[in-house]
Amino acid sequence: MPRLITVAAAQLGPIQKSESRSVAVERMVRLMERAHKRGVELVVFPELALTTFFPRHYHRDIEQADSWFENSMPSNETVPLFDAARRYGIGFHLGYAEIAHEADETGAIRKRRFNTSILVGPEGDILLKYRKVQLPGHAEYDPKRIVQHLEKRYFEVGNLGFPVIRAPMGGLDGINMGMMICNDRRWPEAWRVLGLQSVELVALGYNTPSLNMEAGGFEAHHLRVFHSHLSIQAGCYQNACFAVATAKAGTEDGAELFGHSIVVNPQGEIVAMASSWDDELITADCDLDMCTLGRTTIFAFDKHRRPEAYGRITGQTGAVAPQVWTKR
Ligand code: CDT
Repeated sequence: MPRLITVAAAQLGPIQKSESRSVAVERMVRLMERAHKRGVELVVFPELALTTFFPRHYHRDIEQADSWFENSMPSNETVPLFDAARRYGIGFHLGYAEIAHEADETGAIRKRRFNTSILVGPEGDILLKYRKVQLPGHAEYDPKRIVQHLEKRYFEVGNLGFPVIRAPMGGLDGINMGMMICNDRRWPEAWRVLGLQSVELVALGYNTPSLNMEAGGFEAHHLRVFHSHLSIQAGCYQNACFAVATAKAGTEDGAELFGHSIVVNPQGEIVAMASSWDDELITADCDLDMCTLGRTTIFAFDKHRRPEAYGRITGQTGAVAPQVWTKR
């Protein structure tokens, strides 16, 4: 019997700064209803799915950004998502900005802010939480940029690692599931840490601007989508897993996000792709037994990995200059 699960990337069109969480949640519940009609068992929503992508907006006083964050999950505004999960018997993935009052590295309890995602089971239980590790952008207002990207201002680096959980989903009694958030997908280290926990399905939400605002050099527009897909396809192939990668799309507060949500199989092939810049549900039947080929042959980690040669991966952050060749 194949281990089949039907998944959906529930892409969201833009959510403007003035729009409330309740409006966003209503749109998401409608997508869950449509997903249910199509036999979907797991729905993946984007990163920071409840509001506009607020890191593009500068607040001098960080506390003033607190209105973009959730103090609890579920909250009054998000409980309809959990109700819909129970009503339709489908799981979901949700990205949101989290305020947590918890101990930091020094042991002091304080208010902490994270870019977070959760995986919720069909009975409304939170199965797994992840906090974004690879935070892009900058911490201070950058006058050179037309659009700010202040993730480093508003969020701390995630402190939960890259966890994987085995839990029932759809008709299956156990699927190994992990999460990534947006920029994480560009980092092979993140994929490998999930791969080393036998991940079978990665849920991944993103908000990626169509234009590179770094102004550090020219990047042709079409390459923005290419690089996103390239990273996800490579991650799936090299770790023999599926990914459901879901975008926020369209023009939000005057800034364009490129959409192009995809579902990718363990061969690295795109098996479904969104074509609009709006709310859109794309679905795919994933046979998790497809993960076996890669992980028992070319990427049988236990047989072929050579961690003794990979010390630099965890031993250093920036690149060092190589030894210079000299003629003897
Ligand atoms: N949200 C997010 O992580 N977006 C980044 C764009 C970074 S541009 C400063 C991404 O990697 O898609």
